[in-house]
Amino acid sequence: MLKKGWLSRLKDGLQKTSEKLTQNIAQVFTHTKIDESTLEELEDILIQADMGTAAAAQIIVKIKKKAFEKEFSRENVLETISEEIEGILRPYAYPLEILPKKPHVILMIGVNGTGKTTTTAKLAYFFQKQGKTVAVVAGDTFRAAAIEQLQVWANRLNIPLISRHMGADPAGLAYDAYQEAVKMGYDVLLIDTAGRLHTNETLMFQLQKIDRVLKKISPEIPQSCLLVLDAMIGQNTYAQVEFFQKCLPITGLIMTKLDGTARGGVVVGIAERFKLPIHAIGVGEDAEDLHPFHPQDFARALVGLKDLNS
Ligand SMILES: Nc1nc2c(ncn2[C@@H]2O[C@H](COP(=O)(O)OP(=O)(O)O)[C@@H](O)[C@H]2O)c(=O)[nH]1
Ligand SMILES: [Mg+2]
Repeated sequence: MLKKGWLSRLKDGLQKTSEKLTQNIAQVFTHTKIDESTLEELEDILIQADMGTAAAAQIIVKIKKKAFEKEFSRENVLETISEEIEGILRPYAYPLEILPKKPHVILMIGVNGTGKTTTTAKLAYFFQKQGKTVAVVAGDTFRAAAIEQLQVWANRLNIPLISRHMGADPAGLAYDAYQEAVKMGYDVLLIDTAGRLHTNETLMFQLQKIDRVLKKISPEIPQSCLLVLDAMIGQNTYAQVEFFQKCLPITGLIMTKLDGTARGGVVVGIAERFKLPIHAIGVGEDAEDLHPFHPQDFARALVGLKDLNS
């Protein structure tokens, strides 16, 4: 089944994270009794797994409570950790909703290499499968290769690409693309952007200009502004969220490259710290490798527990 395919890919991908985590936990839990020093060591393990200090502390409080109720096994500890992680993630796991007013504009932002262009294509495919009409905009005019990359995806998915020459003003392009989308009646307009310019200031200025130009058409546009984060880079994702939050109001996150990372725990820390919706996760390089974020599947895969449905 389709679900099994992506879930096993997620589990395989998170194996590096879960193996490290379970091995470290096994070393700490040599007895069934839990004392203060065991809890401290466990907290360190969770922090080392990129979950952040607040999320780690929250998980420890729960384990401490449970530990006094009954004797604890390692399996119990893992179950408790996964339940607690699921609880942290659940309020932020919701799908990306497309509003009825056409076109729903989605501005894709993020650092170079995180997977913006690929995720733009994946989202286009996702909406296309729902029977929606989609167009993509090659807003990364900074590099010719970026325009070509999106063109290849547009050809593959058989969807229109709206583009200009390299070096063109992406705000002007976004404006024209919007008019085109209205004329053609597209349901969704996905705007890819550059992740690197000469300086952070020029990048910030460019993104704000795109946003401003769209808001001039109507203040609710873009309806979505999605930040794409690469889970592989771990802790540095925190600084990226902070930087882009200073640029624009982010409406949601997409975490990529969860098919092969030892830093999967960062998703927990990001959710806890920024309290932004996590709409989907990337588990591969193909168009179909984008999946809605399921907190329970994710939490269990992260600590190496069996999928409850298998
Ligand atoms: N394994 C894996 N690779 C990904 C994923 N998302 C993107 N990539 C790869 O990451 C690289 C950079 O992606 P790209 O979309 O060009 O990033 P951009 O610079 O942010 O536009 C490409 O080789 C993609 O195929 C993912 O979820 N998993
Ligand atoms: Mg790109």
